[in-house]
Amino acid sequence: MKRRLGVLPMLLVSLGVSAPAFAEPYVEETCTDSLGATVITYDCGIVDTCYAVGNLLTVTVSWNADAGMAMFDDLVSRKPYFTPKDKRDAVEGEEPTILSVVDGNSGEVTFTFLFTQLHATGNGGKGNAKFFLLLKVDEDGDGVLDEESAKFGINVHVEECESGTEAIVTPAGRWRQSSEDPAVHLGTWGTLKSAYGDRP
Ligand SMILES: [Ca+2]
Repeated sequence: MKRRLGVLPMLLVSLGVSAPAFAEPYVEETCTDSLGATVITYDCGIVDTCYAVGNLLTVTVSWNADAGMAMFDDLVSRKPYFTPKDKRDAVEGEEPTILSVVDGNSGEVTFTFLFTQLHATGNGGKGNAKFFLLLKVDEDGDGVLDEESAKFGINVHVEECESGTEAIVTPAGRWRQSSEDPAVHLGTWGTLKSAYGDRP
């Protein structure tokens, strides 16, 4: 499913119908993760298809407790923070800065970060940044938030604009094959699978 972030419609309105070839980050994929008595649905895949190296990205990640309880704890980088880690052409960038948090069972965190180098491809630079959304949840279902936070993996994928064309709102196939099949989803997201059950 695709659900654009709130900032995009506002920008398009202010710019009129002839929007230039640029794109804001949008939510490409949501994930649902069960932790005992608590079930969390959250934005796990963010895409920007017209990114310029060095520009500050502003990303909003939302979550909702379909069951149980949730409370924001932190948003941190997740190793290997930037990928791919090609030795000659590694993706590099800077740590995230949290701008605002709407806390609660249904909430969102807005943060900024930037890429200082993208992996060169024959079709422009591409890169990924990985984060953990840390939420306090009630896994044992006693109605009280548990002491340790649960980790929820977030991927942000960017691609440089294709010159002279409108931004193509399509994610790179290598990091995502299907958002519909949970089995494929876990397999293609690789390290996210092991992250689901982890505790700090
Ligand atoms: Ca509890």
